[in-house]
Amino acid sequence: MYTDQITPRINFTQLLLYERPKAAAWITGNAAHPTLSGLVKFYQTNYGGVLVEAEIFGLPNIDTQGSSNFYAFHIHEFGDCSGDFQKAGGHYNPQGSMHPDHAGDLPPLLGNQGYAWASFYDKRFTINEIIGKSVIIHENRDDFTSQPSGDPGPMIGCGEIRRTL
Ligand SMILES: [Cu+2]
Ligand SMILES: [Zn+2]
Repeated sequence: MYTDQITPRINFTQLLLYERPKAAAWITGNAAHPTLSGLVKFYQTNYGGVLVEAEIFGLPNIDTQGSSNFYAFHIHEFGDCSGDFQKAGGHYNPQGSMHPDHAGDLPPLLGNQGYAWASFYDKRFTINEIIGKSVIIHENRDDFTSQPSGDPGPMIGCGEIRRTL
């Protein structure tokens, strides 16, 4: 029977509804995108991987009625979101892989007239290893081909990944 099918989604749903994330990153925009904001949460699961949930406001297509655009979304190696975010460094890549096989390469955000919501399961990193790194949003889509980072344009949003209390 349908209701007997136990798959991870039921656990993931409960994590999102009732549990506290183990880590989170508050996203703020750069000088050119001052109203970009959002929160990215990281939950430990019983399956070895991490459940990520992101809710983002004020993406660049906010003023285009009916628009829906992809925005590159990555974990970068340093948690320094000062200035133009250049100090965030490159993609988190402990294995020395090619893009888009970096541990920090995330599914792109789909911005619907400025708003994005996404949740996904990710086994490329542990929560402990990403504390003190950053979540970065780019101005353009990730082409999942160009090296070293998918040619996604400038970094427009940044948040340091912090352990939650
Ligand atoms: Cu990036
Ligand atoms: Zn990458």
